[in-house]
Amino acid sequence: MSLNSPTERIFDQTTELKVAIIAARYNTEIVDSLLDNTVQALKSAGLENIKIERVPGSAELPMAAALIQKNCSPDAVIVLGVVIAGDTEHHNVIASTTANALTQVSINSDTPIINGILVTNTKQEAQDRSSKVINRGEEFAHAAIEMAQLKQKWTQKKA
Ligand code: RBF
Repeated sequence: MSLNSPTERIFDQTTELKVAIIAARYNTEIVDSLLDNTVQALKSAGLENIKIERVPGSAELPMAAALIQKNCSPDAVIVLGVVIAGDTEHHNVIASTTANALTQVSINSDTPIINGILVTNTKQEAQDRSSKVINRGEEFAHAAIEMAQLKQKWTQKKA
């Protein structure tokens, strides 16, 4: 995983945005740290309407994202999970099928779905990316706002 981050952005007109966050319970401690950082960054950017839902593991994130998109019409959805290699190849299956399904939901529904699933070789790597020093949560939050505003810009009715 790259340690580079996008350049910092300042957002305005964010108070009307509605963002749903869906977080897996697998590797709870690390996911919770991402969740805290994501919520904090959304609130710091001025968002008030934030819905949070939990699912068992990362594999359940696409279905929950599709369901919430259909029934709650958020401006963006952020999914959070941590997939650690461990001793099994199963993590590759979870990471790639989940990423593909999330992209499908996003494109089919015209809704930004931010893939905030950390895929790492070790627990330590995942902890390093969700710590106080580097926390990807803020990056996921900013991506959600930027894409929600991009959607608003390109779907506004022309006078
Ligand atoms: N879910 C995660 O979010 N992260 C993982 O690292 C992870 N590893 C798994 C490894 C195995 C062998 C299995 C069977 C499941 C794993 N899951 C993991 C759970 C998965 O996302 C899902 O919740 C379950 O497979 C039930 O559909």
